[in-house]
Amino acid sequence: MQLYSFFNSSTSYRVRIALALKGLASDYHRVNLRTGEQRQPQHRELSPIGGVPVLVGDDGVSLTQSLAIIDYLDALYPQVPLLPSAPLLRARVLEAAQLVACDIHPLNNVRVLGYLQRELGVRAEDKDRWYAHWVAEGLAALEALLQRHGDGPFCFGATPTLADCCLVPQVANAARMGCDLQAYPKVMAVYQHCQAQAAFQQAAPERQPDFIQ
Ligand SMILES: N[C@@H](CCC(=O)N[C@@H](CS)C(=O)NCC(=O)O)C(=O)O
Repeated sequence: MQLYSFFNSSTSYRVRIALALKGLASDYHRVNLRTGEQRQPQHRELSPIGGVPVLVGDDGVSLTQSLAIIDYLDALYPQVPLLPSAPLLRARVLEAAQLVACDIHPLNNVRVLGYLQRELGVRAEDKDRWYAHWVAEGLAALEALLQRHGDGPFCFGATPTLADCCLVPQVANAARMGCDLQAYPKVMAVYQHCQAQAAFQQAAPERQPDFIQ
């Protein structure tokens, strides 16, 4: 398999975690989000919206959207399931995963922050406030979900799920951006637990071949 990724892309990080948890190898192709490689016509052939991750299978099948990729991997390699089969638990996992993937990440994506600054003339400090605001709202909601329905040490029990694949990169991103994370004890307990697992460590930004300080 070929994974198109960038070391500190949180959506690529989700897929890297899923691959590592399932023990699946992939060739790493860097798409440099800092230089805008994702917007080049060649990359848009793989990802029309211009983003990472993209997974290309050995059969040439190409997929975008981290949640769709992980769902596909789960169907192909169900030995380490990341989406539970029990209907309510599966819905809880998707609920938490989509809170991160649909309600937090898109507001703070590279192209959104770039548009705020370049097109709307938002000052750098206000762009940072925007980022911190949506992370705080989103993580507060994730904390509430986990307080109500979570059952550690992972988000939902003793084994990792898609929810953990989404939580860890989002928290890592927020920490990198200097957000105060003390208000989310359950989220942080899950994060710390995941960080101690080999598969999560293998998927971390600093372990990727394109890592830049
Ligand atoms: N919903 C997509 C989002 C993919 C995405 O936008 N990834 C970011 C990196 S975390 C990206 O490539 N951004 C490039 C840009 O906004 O220009 C997914 O979950 O895969």
